[in-house]
Amino acid sequence: MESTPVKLYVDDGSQPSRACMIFCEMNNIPYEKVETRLVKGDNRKEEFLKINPLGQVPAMKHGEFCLREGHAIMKYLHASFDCADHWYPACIKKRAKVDELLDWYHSVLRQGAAPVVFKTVFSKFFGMKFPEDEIKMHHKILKLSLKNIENIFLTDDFLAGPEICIADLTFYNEILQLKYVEYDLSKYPKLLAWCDRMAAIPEVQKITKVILSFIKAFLDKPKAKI
Ligand SMILES: N[C@@H](CCC(=O)N[C@@H](CS)C(=O)NCC(=O)O)C(=O)O
Repeated sequence: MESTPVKLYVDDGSQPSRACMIFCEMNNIPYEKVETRLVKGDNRKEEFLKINPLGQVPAMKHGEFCLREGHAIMKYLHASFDCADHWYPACIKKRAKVDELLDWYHSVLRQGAAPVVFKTVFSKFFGMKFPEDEIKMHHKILKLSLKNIENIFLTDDFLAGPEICIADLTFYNEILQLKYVEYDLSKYPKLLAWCDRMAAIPEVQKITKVILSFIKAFLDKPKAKI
């Protein structure tokens, strides 16, 4: 079994960064958290660009091997360390169902949730303004995404069955950040129950603590500096 510690370049405010850290915590993977603060421009520094020339987190360094993309990082860690099968099953059909979720996350869920938060909350701090029509379109995608998670995906305790898989981590962290806009999820009872199951996991609590207290402070005092 692999024992070389992994360096994870992450920002607590980044959804896929949190997913990777939770994955390591839940699988006892030894990792060093390399704080890469986006607001401070750490992701544009020469040192970081050697790890990920795209200038994005999460990124990983394991020995001399560098990797970016949260899902790719978790799949790599799953294959390299002693992780339970349910995270990313060896059975071709079960694995394909997880891959189906991972693809959908990028092409649909993230296209709604991430810009809704960025274009309505963060944009103000960067002096940016986006057209109302554009924001409406992202809201439409988000609403459809949540409806599909509720009515199509959640047929069991977790997204791919009775046990947690890597998709649960990225989906959960994407939905978590909707707290910035106090998004009303009450129309989605299955999704809310799944969120509660995710939030009850001690490793999820440990990693989301920073962002949850930041969001709370932000909502209490909306002019808080991002
Ligand atoms: N597709 C990547 C997304 C990476 C990404 O968008 N990272 C954001 C933070 S969540 C970032 O680093 N943004 C800074 C930038 O693009 O300059 C993944 O899933 O890991």
